Amino acid sequence: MNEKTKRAYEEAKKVYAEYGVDVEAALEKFKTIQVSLQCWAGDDVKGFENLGPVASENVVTGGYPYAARNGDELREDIEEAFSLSPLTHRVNLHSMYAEHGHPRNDLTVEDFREWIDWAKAKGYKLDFNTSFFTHPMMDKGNSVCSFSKEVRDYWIKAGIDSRKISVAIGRELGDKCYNNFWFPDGTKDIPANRKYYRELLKDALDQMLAHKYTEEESKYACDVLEGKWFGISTEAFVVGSHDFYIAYAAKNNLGVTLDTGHFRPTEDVADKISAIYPFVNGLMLHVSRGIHWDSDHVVIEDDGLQGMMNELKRGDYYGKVAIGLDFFDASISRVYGWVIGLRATAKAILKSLLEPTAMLQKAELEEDKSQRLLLMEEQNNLPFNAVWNYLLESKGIKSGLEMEKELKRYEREVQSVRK
Ligand code: RNT
Ligand code: ZN
Repeated sequence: MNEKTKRAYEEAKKVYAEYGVDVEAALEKFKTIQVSLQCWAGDDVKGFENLGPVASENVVTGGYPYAARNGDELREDIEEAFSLSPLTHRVNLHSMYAEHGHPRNDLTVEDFREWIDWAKAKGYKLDFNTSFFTHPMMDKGNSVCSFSKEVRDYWIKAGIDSRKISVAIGRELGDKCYNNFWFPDGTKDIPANRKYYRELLKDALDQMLAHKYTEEESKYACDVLEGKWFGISTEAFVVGSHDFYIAYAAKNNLGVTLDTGHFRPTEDVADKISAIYPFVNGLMLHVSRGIHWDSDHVVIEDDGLQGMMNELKRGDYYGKVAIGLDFFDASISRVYGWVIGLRATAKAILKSLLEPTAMLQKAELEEDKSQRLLLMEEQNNLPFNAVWNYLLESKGIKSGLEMEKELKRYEREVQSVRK
């Protein structure tokens, strides 16, 4: 370790101690927090099924080369990204990344064997999603809310199987696998019968989620429902709205996913955690960055991200609320995107752990709102970088221009020469 880094870290510890923050304890806590990387950013949410030309229900723009074309390439790219992040990593899978050529509604845990064995070998945990999109069985953008029973049944079967797959993955890796449900279903223009669509969705969920997990199964899987405000081609109406899922999850003892890009741009998603968490069975985040809309830009250090992580710290939600990332941008290197998003998330988590939360909350309880605001401002000038640099150096992780060099090397020596 560089002497300067070590010295700056020792000085920083003293400064934080004055604010009642134990830096070493924060670094210990940091190790326990897991972040699930969205595998789907590595190939623009295409999957490995060779379905021919099918419409995509996830808008990914840009023509950057080197998208991963198979499991080995995708896993290699993920490992490269992880090598530049100090987080404890999970990988979030979609069913379109099955590797044995079976149809999407006829998958078992064995279709994900390569992923599971790799995760075991590397010490990662996995999360799962059924891809209810980008497939010939989609009916004009609809899956479980299609007016065709054949289409609905196709996807309901996929949803039922996803829970068996998740439990099996969780069991093998000895950890809870979050099984996310997101359906693009909705209408471009104003529906004449919202109620009917919602009945279709309720009926589909009732069937998919009919099996109640045993106590043992619920250690290894948690079903979470991801709502959305609007999408491209569902501007007027999304069947699976947040209200629908929060109500459905609360009533049926299920979990909810909050994607930070899926709300009105002025809504504060951090505010929703304490409002929802006590009443549902599991909460997952899809940390994203919307510009004007659900644009899924790469996550960077901004107020939204920091506010979310501060909320997780302040409410003691770390380890209780699952953190997943969800962004994709094909106009830049996908590996750079992952690294930028992972490191931004890591910084926001670490900064939240170094927040003088006890002081802030004491000031609040004593109704000293002046002090509360002053301390919130002041903490922005605490020596965070000294702790961040120490964390990276102690793990041998490159930063700055060295990191950039490594990513360029990877692109040149690995990605660009793939046959
Ligand atoms: C789409 C949702 C969903 C997807 C992934 C691919 O709006 O955010 O989570 O991004 O399932
Ligand atoms: Zn999402």
